[in-house]
Amino acid sequence: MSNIVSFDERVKDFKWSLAEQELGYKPGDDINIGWYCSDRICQLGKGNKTALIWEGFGGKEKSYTYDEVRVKSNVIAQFLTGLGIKPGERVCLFLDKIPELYIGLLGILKTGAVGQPLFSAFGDESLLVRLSDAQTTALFTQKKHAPKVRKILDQLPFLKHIIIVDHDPQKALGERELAFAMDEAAAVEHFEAYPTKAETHSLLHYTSGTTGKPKGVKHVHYSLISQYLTSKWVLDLQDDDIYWCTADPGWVTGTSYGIIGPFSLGVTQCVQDKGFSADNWYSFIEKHKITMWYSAPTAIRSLMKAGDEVVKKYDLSSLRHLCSVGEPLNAEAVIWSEKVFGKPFYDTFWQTETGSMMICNYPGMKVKPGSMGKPFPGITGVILDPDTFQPINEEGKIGLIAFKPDWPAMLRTYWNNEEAFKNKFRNGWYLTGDRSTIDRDGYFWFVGRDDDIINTGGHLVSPFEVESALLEHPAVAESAVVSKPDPINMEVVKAFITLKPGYEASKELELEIMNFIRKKLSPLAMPQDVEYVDMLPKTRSGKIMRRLLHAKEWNEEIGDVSSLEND
Ligand code: 6R9
Repeated sequence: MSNIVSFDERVKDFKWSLAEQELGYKPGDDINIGWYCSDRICQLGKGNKTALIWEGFGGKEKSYTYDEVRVKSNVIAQFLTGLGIKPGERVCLFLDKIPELYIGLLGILKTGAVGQPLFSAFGDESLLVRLSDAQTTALFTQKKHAPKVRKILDQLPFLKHIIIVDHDPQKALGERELAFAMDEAAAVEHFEAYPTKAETHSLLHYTSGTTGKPKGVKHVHYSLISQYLTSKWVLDLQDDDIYWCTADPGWVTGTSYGIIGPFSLGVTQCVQDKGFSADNWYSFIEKHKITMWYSAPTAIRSLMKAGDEVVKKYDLSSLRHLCSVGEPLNAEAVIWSEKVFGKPFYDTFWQTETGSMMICNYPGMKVKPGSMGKPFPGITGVILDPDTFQPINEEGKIGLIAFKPDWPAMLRTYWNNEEAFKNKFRNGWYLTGDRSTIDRDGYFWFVGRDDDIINTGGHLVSPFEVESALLEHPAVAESAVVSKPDPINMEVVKAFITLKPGYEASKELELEIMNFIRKKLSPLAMPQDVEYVDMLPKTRSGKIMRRLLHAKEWNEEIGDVSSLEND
């Protein structure tokens, strides 16, 4: 049965209670995402249905039915409870895209604890900042990532348990470490999921801020309502779909739509934990007969670059519906996808903070290539005048994208940072930090971010974090980080630095500095270009004027420079 109904039909009389009814939830009931994504699906008679098909490096493959996901998430829940993990404590998943990550999250949620997924590519500094802020008490990882945790262990007094999911019994375990093998543990048939309520804290996702440390975005179990319905209507997930979300759960897309959405609908999903190549991806689609594919513009642009010929080598006729998120999806990419896959990519716009899709194109709606689409039913989305914060009703005028904060998956606050949370609101509107125009049909057209954050390949990088890390390098006196254009990642990180006395500018030093950041933060935060300068442009009050450096990189007008000190 198709989920397709026209957009206008859906907007009429829309109520979130529609999703509540479908999920059998009434206000005041317990609502535990871990239970909804496994036990409930089994209760609906889909226990033998495949929930997860996983493919790793070297051709390794595993698959789990919904009943196995239920039992194994029980195993994890019982194991954590046995360790003394209490509801509300933060448990981090610092794992590659392996089954333990997907099933582990459900296990954590079943105990009432809070899941904190972090990219396994993070270096020790990125990890330290996020684990200290969250005061995480337990962490799942793999032996290959454990050294990064060991390096910062002294600074993490709250972290009691480091759970290695692939420990080699021949080797000794380090301090606070223990071995746990999900697939070898004895089955746990019954685990009473903790009676979490709508407002119980479920997930803590870290996102980069403009200044200061990354911010922990607090989500609650009620987010399920939005994630379920948007998965059904926008991803158009249906019972016989084979779904592939290419995102890593270290990023909100990989949890909202790589775990919660598909599992709450009882859909079969595939996960590939391999490096990217057009052949890898197309052969994965062909082999598993993927029908629904949720990806990101950088990946789509990389596929475009690989060319049309490689597409023809594979039978991709199983594909029924394609969606994209994370960055502006160029009109060319939409047109190209129509040409080679016979269907357009449907763009979706949302944020870590919004927890679920906000502005989107969905089946039954006319796709305008280059536009993000319209607000999802139940979402009041507007653009605001940047001075008055009043909604703009003029076609083509640029304003700040803002939402009425009343949808289920809305962040509840920033962890330990109520002030930053309050700062996101004006006149009762939640400000996204993005700018857009709206056309006469109500479609949103993305213009850009309203802050300095760099969106490289769909990942948000804070210039401030990179600048702080750069200063820890012995040769760097001062630094300023901006974005520069890139054909695939849209933008990449560029660092301007001044050197300390005694250091000479050289190519070797540039590579050393790049590598320093890659290891400390992550490969994405690594500057792709380091430019040595004698001095950085600063305001009279001493603030680095990133705006000038940015304008130079993007060949834009420099604008007002009256506050420039060293002109
Ligand atoms: C889900 C996710 C959010 C920021 C957002 C915006 C950018 C996301 C977009 C898009 C243009 C789209 N963004 N989707 N820009 N078109 N369809 O991406 O969360 O990592 O928090 O990033 O990404 O700038 O504010 P997050």
